[in-house]
Amino acid sequence: MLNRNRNIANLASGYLFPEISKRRAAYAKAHPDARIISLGIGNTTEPLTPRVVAGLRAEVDRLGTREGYSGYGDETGTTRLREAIARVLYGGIVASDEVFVSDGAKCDIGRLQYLFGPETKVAVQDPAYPVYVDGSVMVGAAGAVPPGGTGYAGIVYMPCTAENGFFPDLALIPANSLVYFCSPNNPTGAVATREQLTRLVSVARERGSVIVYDSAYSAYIRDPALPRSIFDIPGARECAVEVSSFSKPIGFTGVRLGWTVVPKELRFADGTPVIQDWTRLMTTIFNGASNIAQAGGLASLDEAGLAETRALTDFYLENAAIIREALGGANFRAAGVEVYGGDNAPYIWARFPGKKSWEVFDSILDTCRVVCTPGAGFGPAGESFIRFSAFGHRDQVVEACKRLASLAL
Ligand code: PL4
Repeated sequence: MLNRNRNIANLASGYLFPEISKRRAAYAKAHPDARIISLGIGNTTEPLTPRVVAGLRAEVDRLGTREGYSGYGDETGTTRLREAIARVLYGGIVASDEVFVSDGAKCDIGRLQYLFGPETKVAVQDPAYPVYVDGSVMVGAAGAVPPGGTGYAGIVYMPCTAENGFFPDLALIPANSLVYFCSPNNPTGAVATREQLTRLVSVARERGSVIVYDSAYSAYIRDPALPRSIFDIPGARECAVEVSSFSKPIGFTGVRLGWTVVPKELRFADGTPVIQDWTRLMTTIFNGASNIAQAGGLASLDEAGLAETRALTDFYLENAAIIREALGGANFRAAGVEVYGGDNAPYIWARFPGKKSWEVFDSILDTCRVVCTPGAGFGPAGESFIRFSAFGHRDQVVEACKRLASLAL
């Protein structure tokens, strides 16, 4: 018999989102008539937009002809899509051959961990999207949770709290480490300012660390002063990679399409360009994003596609405003609930003083038939918080908010 992979055995609990689905299913089984509404997993709900559908259709039609059919493509993406991402989304500050198209940001985060290997120290914002920590555990870079502990021994957790404006103390960043940083942030909804990112880049460079910058929600930024990419910051090309996604801008959560930018200046300690190893890794263990998905992604980057993206993300931001308003209701105010995020991000982060996240989760499910996400699932600093996702049909969001008004706290 084979021994169990020790790194996977080190995982302290099940992955957060299937755990929530399990609890929802158990509740639905016990209450078959309950009309449960999800403000939990950040899963898009609105249909694909016309320009994107036209792009997808045209590619399907092309593939259905002898002349137009193509099989495997370039593992790093079509030239047209790579060029469009570099030009439209980055305004030319990155080159098209630094853009690696993929099947999504989550998959790239996993592959980046493989790239940097188990010897690399890891620092994360706390709370954080669970893939950064769980993926690090799986490659052996995080060790185990010590008995009675709340975090993995090998991970540096950088608390992001209301007191520090959800921006961590950068003194915590270890030398020669991989630093996961997400902005707009999941789950807090906070967006780092130019000044904060300038400090982050400066510290990473001083300490020889590499930032893995997750900009999956950048299309939700409305304040023009807030940076959409780490590469807006001078010096970032020497210390950062950026992962991003078509999931949340254009509803490709199921279609699957993302990308990673690896600048040519970024090097390992021995001088090897990181882009060289990333190319080697991607061309070896990844076989390219779907040609159909890439055609849809490309369509979203022309004038009509960008206007549709704007309208779609505006819709979800309006949901966020509705949820924020509900959380400002008398019952929440009386309980001292604090509400953050939701203005440049599709997540609202609410603190329930003196309560445990999973207790609040159960209570909201029991009383309101609404599923949310317990903050503790994102890291120790998420305890007492609940994340509300703004992805949902409008009538469902309005109904969920009506029910939340009856929550006894
Ligand atoms: C549920 C910061 C959602 N099963 O779709 P991708 O792979 O291009 O992007 C995933 C992703 C990347 N980076 C950040 C994210 O928040 C997400 C998606 N997160 C959430 O509710 O937190 C979906 C989660 C999904 C999962 O495990 O990712």
